[in-house]
Amino acid sequence: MNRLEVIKGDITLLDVDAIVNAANNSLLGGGGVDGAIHNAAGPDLLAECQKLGGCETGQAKITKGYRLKSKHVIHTVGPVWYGGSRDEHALLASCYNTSLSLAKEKKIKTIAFPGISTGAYGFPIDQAAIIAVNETKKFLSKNSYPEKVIFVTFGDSSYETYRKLLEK
Ligand code: AR6
Repeated sequence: MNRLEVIKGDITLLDVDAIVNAANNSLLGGGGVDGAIHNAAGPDLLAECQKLGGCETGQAKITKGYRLKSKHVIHTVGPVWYGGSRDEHALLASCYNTSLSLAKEKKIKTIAFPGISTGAYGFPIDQAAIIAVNETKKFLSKNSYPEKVIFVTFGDSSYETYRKLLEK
């Protein structure tokens, strides 16, 4: 089975075990994919997030998916892009690693990622895609969970970037 896939579309519609949210340190919602996930999941998601005490940049926390088809949401906080000198690359790599580790711990079979940090947080999409794919390939080579990872691109030019990286 091919364990890596890229698709175009709205991550909130996917029927998977977990979708990953590009959250902020408060975990209390926001714009972009975060807003879309909270809208689709309903108010119970916010209520669970309020109990989590926030999340550090580069880390991840898991909740249920409520009204989403996805059973879980893994909330990770990507770095704000300041030009690359503030540890942004390592922090973004850590987002993928900690999210995948949580998925492994929960025996999650299918997980979908948006482009963490590539919207409001300004991380250059091509560099972010390389980190996403490299970290995920490394993780999957050592672990049997998650079985499948889907990268979801949304109204930007990153679909082809991911496709080329996945061909390698
Ligand atoms: N499905 C898939 N991808 C999406 C969707 C969607 N429905 N909506 C947006 N994207 P962003 P960040 C893509 O800004 O850069 C929030 O306010 C989007 O095209 O959502 O990590 C949080 O609360 C982009 O490629 O997240 C934080 O404050 C990617 O998702 C802050 O934004 C990420 O864009 C986090 O910024």
